[in-house]
Amino acid sequence: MMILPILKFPDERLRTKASEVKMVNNEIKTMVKNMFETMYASDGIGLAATQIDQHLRVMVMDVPDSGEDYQLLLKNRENKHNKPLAKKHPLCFINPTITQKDGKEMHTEGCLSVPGYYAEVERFNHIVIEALDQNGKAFTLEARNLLAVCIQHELDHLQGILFVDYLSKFKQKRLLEKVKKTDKR
Ligand code: QAP
Ligand code: CO
Repeated sequence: MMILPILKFPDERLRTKASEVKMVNNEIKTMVKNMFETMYASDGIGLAATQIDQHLRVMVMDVPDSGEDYQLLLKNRENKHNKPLAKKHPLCFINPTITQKDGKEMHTEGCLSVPGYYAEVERFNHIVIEALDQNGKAFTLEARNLLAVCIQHELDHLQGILFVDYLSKFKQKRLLEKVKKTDKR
């Protein structure tokens, strides 16, 4: 396993639009493992492949204590499981698409590509997402609260969008100046 370097704002490579994964092969599985390791090593709750300069539709997440905020929607009711008491909730999304969204709310976000910066962004509070897991198996997940926010944040990365893009031009300018100053040191 490997901890990979994370691209930092305003790196232009963060603006790349990711491509669909054609097949969940060993190369993709290794990338997913490395993304989890990189995310945990950086104390993150979500990471998109774009952030490690791999432009494929893959994102990983682990929102602590989010057990009550999601449900795997399966056809077979017996398989409908949820582990609300587990602290760790590693989730991998390959070729994700949102199929339902509702209830807009403001949430504070951060980003491993914009370290030390936090801001309020409007997101849907409830979403349904379809994707493939790290084994290439299709699943549907219903998510709320921070988990739903994190999914939308990571989906944006795959389109080359950063949470700071939603802020006022003034705040964006101030952030750029701050980042340029710290980069020089
Ligand atoms: C996206 O972000 C997210 O500034 C994931 O110094 C975050 O994991 C979506 C991090 C919040 C919704 C709400 C940020 C770690 C981690 C930092 C992250 C930092 C260290 C950010
Ligand atoms: Co981010």
